[in-house]
Amino acid sequence: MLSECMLSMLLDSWLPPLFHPASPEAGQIGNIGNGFLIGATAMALLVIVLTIRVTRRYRHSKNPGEPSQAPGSRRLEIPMIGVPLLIVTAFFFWSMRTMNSVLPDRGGHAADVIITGHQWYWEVAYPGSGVVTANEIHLPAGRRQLLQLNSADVIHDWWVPALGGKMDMIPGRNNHLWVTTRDTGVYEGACSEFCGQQHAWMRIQVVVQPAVEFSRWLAAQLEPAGSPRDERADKGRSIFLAHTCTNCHRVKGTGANGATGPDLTHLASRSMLLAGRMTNDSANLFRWLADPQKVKEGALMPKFILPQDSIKALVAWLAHLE
Ligand code: HEC
Ligand SMILES: [Cu+2]
Repeated sequence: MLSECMLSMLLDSWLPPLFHPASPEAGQIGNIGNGFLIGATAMALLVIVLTIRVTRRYRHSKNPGEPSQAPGSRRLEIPMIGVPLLIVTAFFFWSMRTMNSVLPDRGGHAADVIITGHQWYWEVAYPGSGVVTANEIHLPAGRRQLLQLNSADVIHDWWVPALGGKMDMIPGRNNHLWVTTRDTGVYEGACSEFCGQQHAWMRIQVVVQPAVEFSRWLAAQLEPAGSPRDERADKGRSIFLAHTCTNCHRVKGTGANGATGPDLTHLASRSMLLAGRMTNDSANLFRWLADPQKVKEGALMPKFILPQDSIKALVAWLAHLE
């Protein structure tokens, strides 16, 4: 009993999220994946068994000389071609049915969340409420939602395996994905189309939370940035507004309205920085501001030559933006 439980726990932690679907869409896709896996394993075993049998049976030491030659055999060829054809046809219809059920017509439904891939972070907008944030995507549990997927530059690709399908984000196109959230939790994903130097640090974090908590989060995100709580943070705010930070970043309530980089209005409410590159704390913020290229080489944010004191002030202010 105990060992059985341990085995299933071990298997659970070892299996990738694809095997822990957290939405009906991911469940259906997972079923097809399992079907292919079982089919392919059975086929591989059959080939291995036959290879071993034939090699043993026709060993040269047992049967010196050529084995008897048989030109064609209808009795073998029909099942050899027919059975795989039937299997592939069955998988084809199973796939089509799954695709239609996972990705039904939008039927005029407006997107609940618009996610835009940037080199190398995610912009997240909730058109219903006007909230714009970055990198940490929040969704209410137990709801069917329509994601709209866009790109601001090159092709990116959205994939959170536990929540469902994978979808390209193509400049100039609106792609869509339905996601029916079920269990609360944090689901990880990653950009799945090579999009440049920091493609590997374009991770996705989806926080599925109870609907009430989600509404509270949304309302908090809608608020403008809080005012600095001490002198140092106040100095940080002035430094931010006096530099070109404002050309690339938006901090609602300060006049900074750039859209090239992530929205920073509620930066401190997020658990990670730079699309999963590191945890969000003052030490890491300092590292980033002191030399972005050292932290995420190639990142589209320049290095500012600022005195340590100014960086510390900036960090103090950014750490306030809950
Ligand atoms: C040329 C545009 C540009 C300028 C100017 C710029 N940034 Fe950035 N910033 C970016 C981009 C792009 C990213 C995202 C990098 C990534 O994750 O690949 C970023 C990321 C950040 C982040 C991390 C945000 C997150 O959610 O992970 C902080 C904090 C930040 N910048 C602060 C600043 C400050 C402070 C200044 C001014 C001293 C500044 N930026 C100037 C483009 C810019
Ligand atoms: Cu990408």
